[in-house]
Amino acid sequence: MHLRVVNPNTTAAMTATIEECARAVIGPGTRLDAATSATGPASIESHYDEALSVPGLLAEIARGEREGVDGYVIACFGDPGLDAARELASGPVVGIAEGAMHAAALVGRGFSVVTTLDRTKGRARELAERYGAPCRGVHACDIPVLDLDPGALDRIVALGREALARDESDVIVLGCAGMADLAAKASARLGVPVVDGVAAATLLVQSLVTLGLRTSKHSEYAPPPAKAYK
Ligand code: 5HY
Repeated sequence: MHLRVVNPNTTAAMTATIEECARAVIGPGTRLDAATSATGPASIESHYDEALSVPGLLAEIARGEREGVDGYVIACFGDPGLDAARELASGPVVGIAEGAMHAAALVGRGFSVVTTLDRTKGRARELAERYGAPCRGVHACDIPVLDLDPGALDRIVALGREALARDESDVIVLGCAGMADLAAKASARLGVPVVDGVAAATLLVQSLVTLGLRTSKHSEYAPPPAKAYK
């Protein structure tokens, strides 16, 4: 099978981290590549950024359809353009928030999200509600997406420890694709499962393709009605 992980922001360095984390978990029979949106914001930290990231994301889904890609990951924690992407894709499309939250629900009673900026917390709560996921709290480390680096680990771990206590949760979900490479170290220091949505969503898509489950075209996710676009 051929999977594509799409970074909807335009920062290639983030895509490289995302690709590395996805490649680390795929099976031997899976071909994976990563794409960076050619248009839109360098990082997605607001509703405005998210809106401007969707055209570039959808262009990568459309390209994947022309190239016979079997499934997609939307590698941004706001899961931007997820429903529109499912209308274009024949195979499964999973967002990293969706993948992380479902994985977290399978290994604990309730999870806390540790994300970047305070203003993105509402989106995380909204997604947890949509996905019916047992999210007990969302906490922001106040580190901008493009400032995330290995040095952010201490802040993320400290916030995770505080979240586990305040929320009475037992799993941590990392709320940014840029944190993907920090999950294992954070888990070792916190002593609880720490879920990276890039890996979780990638394996979920691989599993769906293995099960022969493609996006249903029966109704809502049917291809968009033909019309002129200016
Ligand atoms: C992400 N923004 O995963 C989100 C994280 C966030 O550019 N990639 C981004 O803060 O919503």
